[in-house]
Amino acid sequence: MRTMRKGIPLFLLSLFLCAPASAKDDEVLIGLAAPLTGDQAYIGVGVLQGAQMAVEDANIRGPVFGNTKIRLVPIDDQHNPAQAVLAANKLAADPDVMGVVGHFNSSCTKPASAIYHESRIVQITPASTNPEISRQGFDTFFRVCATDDVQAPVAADFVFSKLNLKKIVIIDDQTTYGKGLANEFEKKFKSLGGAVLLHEGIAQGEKDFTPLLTRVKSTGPELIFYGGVYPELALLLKQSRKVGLVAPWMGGDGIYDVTLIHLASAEIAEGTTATMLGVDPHALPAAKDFVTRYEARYGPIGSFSAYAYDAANVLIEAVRRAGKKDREGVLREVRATKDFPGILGTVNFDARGDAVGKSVGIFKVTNGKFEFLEEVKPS
Ligand code: ABU
Repeated sequence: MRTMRKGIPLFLLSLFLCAPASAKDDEVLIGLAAPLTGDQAYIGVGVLQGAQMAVEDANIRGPVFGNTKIRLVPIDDQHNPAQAVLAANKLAADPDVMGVVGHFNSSCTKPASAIYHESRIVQITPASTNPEISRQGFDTFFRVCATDDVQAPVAADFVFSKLNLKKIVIIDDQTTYGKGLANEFEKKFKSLGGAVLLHEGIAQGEKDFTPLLTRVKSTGPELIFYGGVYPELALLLKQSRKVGLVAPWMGGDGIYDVTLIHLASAEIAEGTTATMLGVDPHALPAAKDFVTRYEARYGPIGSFSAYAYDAANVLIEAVRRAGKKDREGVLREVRATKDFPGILGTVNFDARGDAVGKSVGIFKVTNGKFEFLEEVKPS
């Protein structure tokens, strides 16, 4: 990962701050739901920009059927489950919406998935990794990312076996994602013989963690695992320094964002480790064209921009094969997806809609950047 990307283009801002307009006769709409404002906007706008590029590429190739083009309808869920439900209802009420790329946060994707299911709208999330979402039995749900019951055991094994650290503390943000990831990590770490000295929850938006960190320090951990997203971790890292807590930190894909390093400072973030759902797209030949074009236009690629590009392309291809504005038809075609050539690898879904065959990458902040350490392909 490189430095901060350029600002949000004005045309995109105007798109997601306005209510979705109904489609013209020659348009099919695809919703894009993510945190586009607030403290997770950086990662959310990266998702938006990835999906927008997929739509633009498709429209350059030509109509999806007849003279029909695709239009993306971005909608801001502010990483708030109640807003996500409002967003889902808004998209569901528009008969021209044939599918949704989103949401980003598992805590938003989960409640929204019930609305999409009821409305027969295909939902493909590029980033929501909580395994429970696909266990609800909604045939409209799909994801192009690995799940936390795959990601967390890789992280636990890395800490226990590779770093040889046996006594840790766990903190999570009590969200669907953060708590789920932390619990999966704890289960695996204990099964390996590791000791969890303390497992505490914080709340998103909280600002003063010093009492908790003072307590964490008193337990003498060798590492702290954080289940959550980067804004709170940046504060935890800075305040750890203040209370003299020197143990290294690790987290999952929710902390793998250049913003963590900017918020915490390169010096304080140094040594922080993260798992991510695969290798860096910069290292993938199939992603080179997308990454080059994205970075020329927006600046450094967001952690989930390429996932959004793949998710949107799967959806667009399904619309093309369905050949008309027909939610059930689009759903049938997404379910029939086989060996789709994504830029991050071949996309296949299992019966639950989960991505098949995803690996986990391990990255460490080194000299102000997330540097790739290794890729693990879970068996
Ligand atoms: N998977 C990273 C953060 C998004 C989420 O699952 O909540």
